[in-house]
Amino acid sequence: MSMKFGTLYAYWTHEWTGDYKFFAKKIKDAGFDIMEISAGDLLTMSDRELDELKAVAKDLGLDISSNIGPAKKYDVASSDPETRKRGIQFLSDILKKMDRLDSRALVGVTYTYWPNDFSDLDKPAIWERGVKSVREFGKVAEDLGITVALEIVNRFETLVLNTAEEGVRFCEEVGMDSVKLLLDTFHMNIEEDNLPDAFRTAGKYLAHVHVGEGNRKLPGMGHLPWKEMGTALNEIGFDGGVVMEPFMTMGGKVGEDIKVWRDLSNGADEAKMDQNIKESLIFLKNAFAK
Ligand SMILES: [Mn+2]
Repeated sequence: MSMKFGTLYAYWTHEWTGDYKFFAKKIKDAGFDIMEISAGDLLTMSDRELDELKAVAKDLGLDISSNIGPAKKYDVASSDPETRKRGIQFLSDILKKMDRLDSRALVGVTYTYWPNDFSDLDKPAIWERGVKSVREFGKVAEDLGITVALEIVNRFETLVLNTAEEGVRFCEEVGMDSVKLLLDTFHMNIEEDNLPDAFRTAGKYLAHVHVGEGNRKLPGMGHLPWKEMGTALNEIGFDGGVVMEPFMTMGGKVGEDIKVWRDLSNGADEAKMDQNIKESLIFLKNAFAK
């Protein structure tokens, strides 16, 4: 086993949904092995649509990871028991759809809702409820052979898990092989003292990595220590998905949620966007090579 490289489809769009069969082709053409999609979309897809997307991905040799930041009404760490129950059911339903699609990684802020509105600041209580709920849908994931990678995000997006150290503590409390961590270099750059060391801290709990520069440009366009991060990932024997989450153009719900208030692409057209992501992948593979 070795690292596999992927990208979120949203590099080419401004909505949290899209024609995944179209994006699968673009993602394969750019040289990737993983396509990351919006997990919430699976709930509105028929079995036939899931089977078709599965077939397209298989033909192209692409794995699919499924990404979600649940809305507040699905917060599994809510103080309201009905909301927690609804959230656990929501994620369990997604996991079943993922199984049909043969998507084996559920990634994102599943231990609470996203983005947080900071109306409840009782972190210890949120944490405790989160651990209990994650165990419940973690069991569903375990039975289906799916890995849940809890995404650690920066302080402006949640108050629950902001650092690798907190993530490890949370995973230890959950105590399930199906529940691991996702570290994202954009968030790490805000919260961690040392980026390579944060990967070492996550160690065996690390299942998925999101990559992007400090301003969410493509890897290689900014200042993050890619070579040193690659060394750390190889040191811990990381063999999960390394998935880009580049956000470089304004517009739509994506631009709003990610807060893209200026064009970071230098006016790139689609052909230039395609070329940029191909070059970034070559750069990243080189930096992360053993
Ligand atoms: Mn991310």
